[in-house]
Amino acid sequence: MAMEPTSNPRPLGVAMIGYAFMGRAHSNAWRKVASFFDVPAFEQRVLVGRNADGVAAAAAAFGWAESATDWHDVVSRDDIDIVDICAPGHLHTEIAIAALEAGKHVLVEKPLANSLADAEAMAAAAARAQAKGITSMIGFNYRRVPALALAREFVAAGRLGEIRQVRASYLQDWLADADAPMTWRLRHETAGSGALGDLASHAVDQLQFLLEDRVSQVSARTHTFVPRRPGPDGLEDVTVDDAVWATLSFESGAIGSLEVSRVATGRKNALTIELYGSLGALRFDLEEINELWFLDATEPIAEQGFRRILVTEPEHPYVTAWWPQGHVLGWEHSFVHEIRDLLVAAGSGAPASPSFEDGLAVQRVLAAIEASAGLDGAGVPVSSA
Ligand code: SOE
Repeated sequence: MAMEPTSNPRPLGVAMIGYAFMGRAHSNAWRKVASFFDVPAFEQRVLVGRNADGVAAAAAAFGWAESATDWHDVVSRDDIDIVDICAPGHLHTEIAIAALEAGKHVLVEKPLANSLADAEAMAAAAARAQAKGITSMIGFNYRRVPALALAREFVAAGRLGEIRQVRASYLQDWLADADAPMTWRLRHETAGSGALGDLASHAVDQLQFLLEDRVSQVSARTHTFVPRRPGPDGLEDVTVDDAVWATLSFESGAIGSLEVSRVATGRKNALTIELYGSLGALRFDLEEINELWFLDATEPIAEQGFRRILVTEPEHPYVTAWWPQGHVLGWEHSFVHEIRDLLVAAGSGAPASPSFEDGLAVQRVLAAIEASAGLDGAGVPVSSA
């Protein structure tokens, strides 16, 4: 029988692995994206989680057609084209490589992996898959906050001149209470690291993204302030860091400081970026997500000062899909933008950004930070490709 022309290819089938915090943020994005952006047709086919009742309830709540408890069965299904991995870090490598080798497009949450070796294996699998038109993306969602996407445009346009000194911090306090219980994020075997992989991954990616640069050397230290926490069987050792400090040298010659913590009392979700250049400067704070502060050092000195750009104009990245100027966006919109860009790439088989290679570039810096911290803060060269 003659094959029917595929004038209307079937909708892309989506599977998601995991339904906790990131699973909820991604599910919200899958439910909203087609209402605000022109994207290839897709269907939320199956949500995967270990607890049958829990994942079934989450599937019903977040618009997934069905639920399952074993990802192995799902990633090779013929009706699945995209696998969105929102599972804990120790599962990223096995699931992503299996999905890529089964010919599925993959989105994986950050950090790419719990180790440099695993990250290298994932990037290699992604490169092999891309050669067949299978795309992959790592979920550094803050690249798609309009204010940070605008910041990159300013830097790329040379508005800051030569970038000399940069600062990035990511401070939270959800672990400031010593009685906050153990979770998978506090165990090395499931999370790989603490604030390092969880928060420094975002901050390092932001600096490498905004500067279009790579960190070449680090000097760092890590610390765990609360070494034991209440677990299911009594007090349990915390085997990851609470906070990280690092000095970063960039290939361009820029030098930066990095500070991340999950015990910074009073700071709730404060990713802050500061870029200081020969012609200007930029400042951003995630707790004021719609604002970018810019100083133009080419203006007469008597008129110079940081001015607040409210990044809600139709001319700003992504904003035109939403509301009129001044009707601010939130943290969750960055995930809708991320899923929109993944769908557009998957629909055409084009590479997606940030790629697993970008995720590996961050993992190299994290590994160097760990090595430096292990050497009591001595500088450690970041491995090259
Ligand atoms: C917890 O620190 C967390 O959920 C991170 O894992 C996310 O990447 C960050 O966006 C918000 O905080």
